[in-house]
Amino acid sequence: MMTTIYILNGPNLNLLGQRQPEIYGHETLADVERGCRAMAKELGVDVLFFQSNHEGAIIDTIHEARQKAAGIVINPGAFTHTSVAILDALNAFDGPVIEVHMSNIHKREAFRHHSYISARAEGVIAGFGTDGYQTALRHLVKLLG
Ligand code: CA2
Repeated sequence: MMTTIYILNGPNLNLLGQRQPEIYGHETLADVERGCRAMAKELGVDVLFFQSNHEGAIIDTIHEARQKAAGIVINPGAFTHTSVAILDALNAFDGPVIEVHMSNIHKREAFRHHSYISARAEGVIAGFGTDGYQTALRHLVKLLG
């Protein structure tokens, strides 16, 4: 059976490409998904691509990943800076996790400098725009190799 990677996206990322292009660029989340699917094909893995504005829905999907995914790429959006609950859910997942941020959160407001998720992540990619997703996917598959 093919290895499945879950690529999870947090609140407001459905608006990607529609506002604040100076921070997040012009690509939409559908463009990001297309790029990840092309990369997944190259790497010989399956991806489940998911976005929600609801913390509980993200947690439920991480629980689902316990049975269905070998690894997780996650951009938790603003939940990065607030959610012990998402950290706890990721701690209940056995495989590798990579955290992605399009912007360099360390160059921005002080409240974005801390991530609850980084304590669980094998690696964190920040500041490389939407390219970060494909880099994360490639590295995750390498870790699984
Ligand atoms: O840089 C990132 O990827 C972030 O995870 C994006 C989050 C932000 O809260 C984090 O601090 C850093 C915000 C996602 C909101 O995305 C939008 C995109 C376009 C228009 C409006 C919001």
